[in-house]
Amino acid sequence: MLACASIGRAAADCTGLRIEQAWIPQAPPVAAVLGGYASLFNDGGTALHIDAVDGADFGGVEMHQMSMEGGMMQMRPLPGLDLPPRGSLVLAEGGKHLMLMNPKHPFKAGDATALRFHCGRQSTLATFTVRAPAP
Ligand SMILES: [Cu+2]
Repeated sequence: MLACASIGRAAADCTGLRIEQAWIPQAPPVAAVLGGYASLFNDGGTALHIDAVDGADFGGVEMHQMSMEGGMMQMRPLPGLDLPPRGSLVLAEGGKHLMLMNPKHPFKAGDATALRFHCGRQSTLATFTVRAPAP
């Protein structure tokens, strides 16, 4: 999955970062925002801090935290995502997730798009696949 990381700027991969099961729930073609979900693993022995995510197919990518506050679902932007050594983090509906803002074209199930996870001067590219959400 990380084989394309050398395309674009020749930055090194985030040390130890592994991104699995990266997907985007299919949304109506007019949707201005899509969700981005994945399982992140830190296979390395030092803490990882992801400080930004971006993708050429979107106007911007934000990291969000969804939580229940006073009986209402609230979303707030996060400045980053932290992975302790040998730790993992699930980006999923109802918790931490990515918000893919202003898609530059409609996505349908089976489409794929690349998102770049930045950690300082390094970055790792991951392919996200659009899937119909589970019923
Ligand atoms: Cu959100």
